[in-house]
Amino acid sequence: MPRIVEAEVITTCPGRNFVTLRLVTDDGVTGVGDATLNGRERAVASYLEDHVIPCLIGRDAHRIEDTWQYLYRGAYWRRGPVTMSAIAAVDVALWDIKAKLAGLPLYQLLGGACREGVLVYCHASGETIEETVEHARGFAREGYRAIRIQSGVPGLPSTYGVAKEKFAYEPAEKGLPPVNAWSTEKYLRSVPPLFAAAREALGWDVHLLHDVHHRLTPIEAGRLGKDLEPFRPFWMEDACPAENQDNFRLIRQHTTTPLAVGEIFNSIWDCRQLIEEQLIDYIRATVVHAGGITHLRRIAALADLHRIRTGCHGATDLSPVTMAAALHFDLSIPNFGIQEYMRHTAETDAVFPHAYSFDDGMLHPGNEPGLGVDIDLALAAKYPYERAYLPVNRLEDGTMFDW
Ligand code: KDG
Ligand code: MG
Repeated sequence: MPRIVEAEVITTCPGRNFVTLRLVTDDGVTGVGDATLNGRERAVASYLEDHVIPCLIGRDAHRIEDTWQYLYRGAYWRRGPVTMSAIAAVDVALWDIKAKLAGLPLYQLLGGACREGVLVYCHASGETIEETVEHARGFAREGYRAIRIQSGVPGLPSTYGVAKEKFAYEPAEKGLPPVNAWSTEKYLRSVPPLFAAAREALGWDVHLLHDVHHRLTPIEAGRLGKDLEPFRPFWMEDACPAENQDNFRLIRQHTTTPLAVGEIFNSIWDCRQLIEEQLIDYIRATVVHAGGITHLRRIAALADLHRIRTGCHGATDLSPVTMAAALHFDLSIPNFGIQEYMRHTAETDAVFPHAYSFDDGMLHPGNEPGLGVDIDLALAAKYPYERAYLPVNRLEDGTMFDW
């Protein structure tokens, strides 16, 4: 029986913060799990160091399900992003160890590949519609088959999803939370022309996606979904905040634009009503924030009963460890839909060497035993934690709003 003898939490900032759990067994086998919660990194690091690691030392590394139940039921205080990200890190590190001990890439332990590769979508953005379309055209030339499009909103100084420097959108900023301004009216006017221009320039063979980022009321979302229908979007994401899941029934009554939700969900209970009542088409819960591979498989199985597919969150605040775990998961489940993929910077890729690779619009996790990703401890140590926050959002009259 492989016993866990060492556990370490590494917080590193190669351009942005990542929290990684590294477990070692008595035979010297290592496993890594991502525990990054953007803007609240230290809370998860403390949860792991102060409350989880003391319970892990000496445990049988093979008992993944039992360890998951021990950490979930055993905490008494269930769910929440901090708890579930910490559990996810342990879960993924244990799957990594098990697959390495088996000498197999993780997807083989999850039932084997259901497809040849994982369809991904990338992010195109720009201050203007022309810039966004040009950015998207570049991705299409690189072979991407699915592209999220976000453009600056005329009259607003900054907009969610628009990269400051062309490479990638990175919303967390050092210092105190930046304040963004928002106008629903201006935004709603700006999206249909963006889709019209993108279809005109890119044609109909590429999937186009859009993220509303939790900012509309159900009836506003219904109207936007309806306005976008002629352009056949792949999905409209996070149309409303999903605390009140009933909201999505109203959106559904008004549009056939497919709906995706769930990047901030952390358990099956957050998804249950949306899935069981078929109020969405894609569930975006992800390995790191929703309790790891063990729990995400349960969510996917529930979704499959209702013909809902997955579309896991994959922004750059999810480390390459989560990306690798997501790809093994995506490859192995029957109801995979699409995977978000924002490329990390060269600094991040160097700290987390990985086997996954992109080809012809798809990612593949590679065939190394385990997850196929590691952390370079010496390099990680060169980038100490730097406090950073996600923005907050206010209406133009100063009212606090959803970001
Ligand atoms: O940390 C917040 C980001 O992960 C989020 O803003 C990205 O909405 C997002 C997306 O769809 O990638
Ligand atoms: Mg999103």
